[in-house]
Amino acid sequence: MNIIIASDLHLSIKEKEHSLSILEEIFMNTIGKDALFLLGDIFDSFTDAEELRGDFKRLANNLKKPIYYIVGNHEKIGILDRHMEQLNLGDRVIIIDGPMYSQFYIKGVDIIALPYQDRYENYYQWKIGKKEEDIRIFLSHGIAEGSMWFTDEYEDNVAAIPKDLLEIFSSDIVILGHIHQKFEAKVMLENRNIDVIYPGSSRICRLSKSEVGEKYIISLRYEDKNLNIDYISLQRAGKYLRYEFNINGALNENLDILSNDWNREDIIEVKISGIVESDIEADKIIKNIESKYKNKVRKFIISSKSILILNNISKENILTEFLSVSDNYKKEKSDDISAEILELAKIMGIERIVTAIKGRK
Ligand SMILES: [Mn+2]
Repeated sequence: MNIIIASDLHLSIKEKEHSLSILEEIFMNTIGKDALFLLGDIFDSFTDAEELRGDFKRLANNLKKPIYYIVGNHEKIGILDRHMEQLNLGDRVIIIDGPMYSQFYIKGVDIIALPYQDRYENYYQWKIGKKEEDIRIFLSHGIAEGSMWFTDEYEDNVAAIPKDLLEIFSSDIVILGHIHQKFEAKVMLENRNIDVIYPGSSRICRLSKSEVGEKYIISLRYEDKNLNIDYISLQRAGKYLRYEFNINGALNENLDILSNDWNREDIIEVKISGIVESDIEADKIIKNIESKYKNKVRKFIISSKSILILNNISKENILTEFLSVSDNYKKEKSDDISAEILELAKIMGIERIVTAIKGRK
């Protein structure tokens, strides 16, 4: 078995172009695979699903394999009395919605697909067949109870999938949509630990939640009794990167080097701290950087909130002397390590001198 898993695309009318280009990239990655599984929140809302269903269908119809679409919590936003199953997303798409799970067998693998539920109940009454294949994979949308020990599980207001639900399915592995940052966890069941995998959103990152890094889909292969999981990074999704720099250091040089790895679809956030003489000076530096990079990436955010403005610092002899010494030293030492140490020393030195000057006043 060889399948692709993608999640949390949050396809939206608002970001239609970006949405569809990534959907297309995901579909292209399914060439030669048995199926594509989508783990929910594929559309940002039911309205987005209605509006974009024609585009989705057009792209999906090119695929020569099934697309299993497990419904998440976002597809229910704005749904009123309608259902995802009423939308025609193309002949290849099997929409899995409602309070029940679905079961599929693909080349020796038993797959359980469960749509997101606001409340997990009645599952004790489900008649789940004994595992007949070698391996059973549980796919759903949401968070698994006990997998997010490092944060408040209920922060997102979604119901957690109970441990005993995972227990009764006796799955070998759980793969879940909903969390946008990729991570893997272990959950302790009665007699064993189970791997819970969150592939993360294949398209978006929330800046407010520091969801940095690249976007992935999962390639899941089962062959010779081995399960292999590979993360494939998506080119068109772009990555979200954050940096912090000091304005008194080699800011422009650092950005120059780093920007070589930036692509058109990336979101770049640069936070600048340090000490300057005036607002005007700070603005000039910021504007300069902004104009240089803002058209090279999808979004360029530069924040100067932590820059400290201090009048007349350049007139302080001790500071000018310190800067000239450090400049001379920089000219003498040209290796990377010395430059890095000097950079830090310079930033620290300026801070100390400024603190001393302020204390004197
Ligand atoms: Mn969700």
